[in-house]
Amino acid sequence: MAEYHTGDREYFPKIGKIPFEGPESDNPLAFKFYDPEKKLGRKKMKDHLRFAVAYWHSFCADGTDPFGAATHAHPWVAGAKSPMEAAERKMDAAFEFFTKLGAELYCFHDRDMAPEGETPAESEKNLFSLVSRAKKLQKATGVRLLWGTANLFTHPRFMNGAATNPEFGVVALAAAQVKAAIDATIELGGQGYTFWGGREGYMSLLNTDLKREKDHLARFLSSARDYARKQGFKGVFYIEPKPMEPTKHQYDYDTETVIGFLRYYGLDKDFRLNIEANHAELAGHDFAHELETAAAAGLFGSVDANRGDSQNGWDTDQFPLSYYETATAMYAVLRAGGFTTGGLNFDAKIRRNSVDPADLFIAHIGGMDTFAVGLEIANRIIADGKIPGFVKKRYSSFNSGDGAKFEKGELSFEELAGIGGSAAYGKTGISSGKQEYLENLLNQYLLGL
Ligand code: XUL
Ligand code: CO
Repeated sequence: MAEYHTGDREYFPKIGKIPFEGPESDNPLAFKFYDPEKKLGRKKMKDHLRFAVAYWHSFCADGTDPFGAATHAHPWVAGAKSPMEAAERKMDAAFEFFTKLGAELYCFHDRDMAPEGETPAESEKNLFSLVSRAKKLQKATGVRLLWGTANLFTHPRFMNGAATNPEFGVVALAAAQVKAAIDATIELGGQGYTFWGGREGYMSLLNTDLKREKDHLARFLSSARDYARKQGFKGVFYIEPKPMEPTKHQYDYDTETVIGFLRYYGLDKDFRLNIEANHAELAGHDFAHELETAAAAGLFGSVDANRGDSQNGWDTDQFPLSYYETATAMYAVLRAGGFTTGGLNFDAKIRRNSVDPADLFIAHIGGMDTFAVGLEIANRIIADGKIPGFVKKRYSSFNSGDGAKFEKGELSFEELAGIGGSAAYGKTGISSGKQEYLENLLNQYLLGL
């Protein structure tokens, strides 16, 4: 991976390539645990984790919150003569950042990359001008596109939704935008295309035809899929669940809801889940629960890596910090076969008062180290075999005899009930789930003992 910057236009001049220095290092600009070339099993750490940087948080977000103005003075905006020049400089800064950090993948929304024009055609022209710059930068650096997406939530026209808008004209405008974003993703060799239904939900049932909106969403997704396939897109489509925010209720509420939706509308061959840790928390689930649920349905795809704050009921999009959370997440990911087309996209932003240019690096370094530790622990849990072995044994009565017949559907309900009728009351079913033992074991793995 070639480091990118052009000397006179270096946006992070005081920061060089981030090295791995190990756990003893006190250099905030070095990895302590993420050693990209280290092998775990047959794969290098970097290929297990497939880190991606989110264009929107890292290069577009300026620290604005509902109570205050921007706090992040991006050097790529200052002095730019036009929004297009600012977008070009932002892209140069992004590739400088990716290569110095050593992240080999990135994700973007159309509007992160290029400003919206006065007409759909002008927006598309802006986007494609930046796409050709990105293509050159990808070639020069070896950085690749994990997934692309369209921003169907910022512009006021989407106040009532995009694909689920009650006005047909908005649905059609959303299609124009998604078509261009799919074309851009294909042009950049994107491995996936994501739909996060930002405003695909409702604020009040009193003004909403819920069935019609869900039908429209499915129709929109299947025709977008057909278009992309016709254009030769071979990648994966992702749905990213989130229960609410900005809407009161989002149709893609959580993983289980999305699985039901995809199967009901026959979309489960092309679509998989992009699971975000903070969204899981908002839906009242563990991150690992969402991953296991997707994996159980054979629909696990990719991850938006971040965290929430357990005292807050909103999407704080902070960088991952908890070894417990990354270990249990990576345990689910490894058992699902690991990442193939997916990866760990840092859908996370530095805080409003993190105003040093180094803070963006430090935040990503922390997130990458936290996932590297999670990966090591998950690997240890699997290699040691006690936890997976316990689970396997717990279900062993289904491995042979009547239990195996039941699993294969070879027992009628009467036969099953007949077996139950002769079971020993008081003895059957009384066996320990050993939860505390397993939790204590996990804590030992977390300490590396
Ligand atoms: C919003 C969110 C989005 C998606 C991409 O909560 O997670 O940034 O990841 O549209
Ligand atoms: Co996300």
